[in-house]
Amino acid sequence: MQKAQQAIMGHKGDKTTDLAQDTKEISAKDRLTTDYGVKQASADDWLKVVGQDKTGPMLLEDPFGRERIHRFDHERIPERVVHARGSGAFGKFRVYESAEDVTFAPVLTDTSRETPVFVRFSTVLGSRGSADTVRDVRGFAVKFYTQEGNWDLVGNDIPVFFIQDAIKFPDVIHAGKPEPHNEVPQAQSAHNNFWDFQFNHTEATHMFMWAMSDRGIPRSYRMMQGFGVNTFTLINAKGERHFVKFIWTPELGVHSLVWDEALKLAGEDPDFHRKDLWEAIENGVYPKWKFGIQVIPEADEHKFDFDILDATKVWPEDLIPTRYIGELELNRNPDEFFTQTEQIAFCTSHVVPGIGFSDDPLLQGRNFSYFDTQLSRLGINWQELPINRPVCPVMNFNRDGAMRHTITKGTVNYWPNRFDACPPASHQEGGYVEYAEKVAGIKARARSDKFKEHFKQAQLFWNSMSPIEKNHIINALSFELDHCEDPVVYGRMVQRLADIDLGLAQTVAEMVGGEAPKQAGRPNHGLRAKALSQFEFPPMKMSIASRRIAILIADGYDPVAFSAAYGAISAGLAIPLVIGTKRSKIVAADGTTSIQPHHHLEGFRSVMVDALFIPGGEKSIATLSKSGRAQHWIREAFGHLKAIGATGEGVDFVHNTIALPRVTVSASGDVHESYGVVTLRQISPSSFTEAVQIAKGAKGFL
Ligand code: HDD
Repeated sequence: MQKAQQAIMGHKGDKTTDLAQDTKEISAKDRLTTDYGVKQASADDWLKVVGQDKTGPMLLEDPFGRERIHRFDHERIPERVVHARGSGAFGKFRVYESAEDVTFAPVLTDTSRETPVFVRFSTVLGSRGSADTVRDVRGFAVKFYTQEGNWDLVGNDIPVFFIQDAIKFPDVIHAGKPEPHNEVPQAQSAHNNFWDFQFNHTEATHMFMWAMSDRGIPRSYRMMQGFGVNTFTLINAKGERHFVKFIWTPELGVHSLVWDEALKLAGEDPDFHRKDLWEAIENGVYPKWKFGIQVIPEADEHKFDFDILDATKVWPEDLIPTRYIGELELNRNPDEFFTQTEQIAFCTSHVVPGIGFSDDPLLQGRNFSYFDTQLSRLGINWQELPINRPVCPVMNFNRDGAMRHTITKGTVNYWPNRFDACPPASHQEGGYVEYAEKVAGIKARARSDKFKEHFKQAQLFWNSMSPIEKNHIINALSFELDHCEDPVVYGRMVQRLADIDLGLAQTVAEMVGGEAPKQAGRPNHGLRAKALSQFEFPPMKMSIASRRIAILIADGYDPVAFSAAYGAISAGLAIPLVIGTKRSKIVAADGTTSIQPHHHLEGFRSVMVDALFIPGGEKSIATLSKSGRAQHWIREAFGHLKAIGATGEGVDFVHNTIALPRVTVSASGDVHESYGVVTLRQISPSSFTEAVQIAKGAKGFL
């Protein structure tokens, strides 16, 4: 097959092979050329007219010099208007249970099939260079390269949205983005305009409660759920239609940072989530999600007290349970960020036969918006870019446009034509046939009555939180409204909270200085629902794999305890990070063993790790005990609910630094001072790794 033809056809089912034809790798054997392929003899000096001292004016004549500057001047493309900051990876998707009762789409019915995917995670409000750990919604966009064409499932880590109708999208985003007069603040919802909009726009109430919960500060992209949010449809071989919501649930469980950690990480390591994803994949600890569907038969559309086409509502699991039928694994990092993670472009309108849309007015607007935005970001031929092109044949009479590079042979570029070239495909041949939905009505800017109820599910969410999660929401709202200087904004917002829960409103009002509401805006119905609290999504199996664990040492550390812990951490596929008082060589108590730490105490902070281990060693502990920073490491890690382990002299150091009484002394001599802290006089690394599992399993709820 010709190379150009190959580019059109792709390689059935294999995106990596498909991309390989456009991938090159630079090696020492290669020689530098211009973009027009001519080798260059110098890359260091512009062509000049020089005198004896080798200085002189530069010549515009130099095509190589000009090409380098021109190329550089045009390196940037417009960043995404939302979700600009993101990270992605390649992987595979498979269904282990066929959904053929509700769809004929092979990607959801063929259990022998592995579909290649690219997934891009993102924050929403920040610019491309903003920090990963800000409080925000996270994007979870999946491109399935199916054999029937690309299917883009463009979701978030929160199952509902701020608005019901797409026409309001510019408003909700303008209000959240930096304010127009001074472009402040970056990547934050904690400002007047965001909260002004939330008050003025009651349908956002449910979503802002999710954003203020721990879901707004995930520990890792690998530990978030994903939701398609909108209501799509599935059509089966009998032609029956079901409404559907799509859900991703992570194998590692749903975990969050604590707010203080998130704030500090934004400064210490703005790339925290990006690196976390990259590191896990590089280390072979591939992130995995279960894929679920919630389905409602077409006939039941109106059986609920909420409208199932309203994207500000969840479909409570008690009413419509999630049926898990597939799994997603991410197993390859991109080769180049720009051409893959930046240039990937999604369209909610891109679905494959067997999957369709509903009349969800948010989805309908999205179906227009995404294609449009790709035109301004990447140009009309964006679907030819290697990362975007399907792995199945693309054959049509779309032609030309800026940057067209597919070369199509033939004398006709229209249908019908005298050669019968490239006719449309029948349904039997896999042609997409729209579901014959009966539509009748009058033209109106209107909304169904059920869409007008905005508080019941916000109350349901609040009621379903554990006490710790409620506390976190109160703290988050108190932080955000504290950053609103306008008393009108925070004063009105605390009144709005009384529409959810009077106690919540009064507590926040006291913190932020608004007038405390005397009575509830409406009674709290007191109902709770399943699957809203993070507590309900613990890890599917306990593991320390991919967790970062620091070992704190100074000269004179105990080499036996050190190597036992190091070995146990590595054996559990976690990442041991040795943190010394300095990064130059640290010598053990035996005077011969030594190690060069990965980092020193000042260069790297406790927020960067999941757990902490302090081996004994008289001299090492004496040095660490005198170091304010070492003490800070332990106190901060403890405050952030991290597992802490210590042996030998390290036991008293940890005990004195945290200043908590010991509670339990087990028969084996283990001393558990507090949940997540394991200290013992004699080394037994297994009890520490257990503690890491336990503490991290509960993280985000404490
Ligand atoms: Fe959107 C990007 C998710 C509503 C218009 N959106 C974008 C991305 C995600 C979402 C994950 C980043 C994709 C990527 O990684 O490239 N958006 C959502 C969800 C929504 C939602 C879950 C509610 C259900 N979006 C929404 C509406 C509109 C848009 C109502 C407009 C009417 N979204 C866009 C956009 C973006 C986008 C402006 C910016 C970059 C892009 O599309 O490719 O068109």
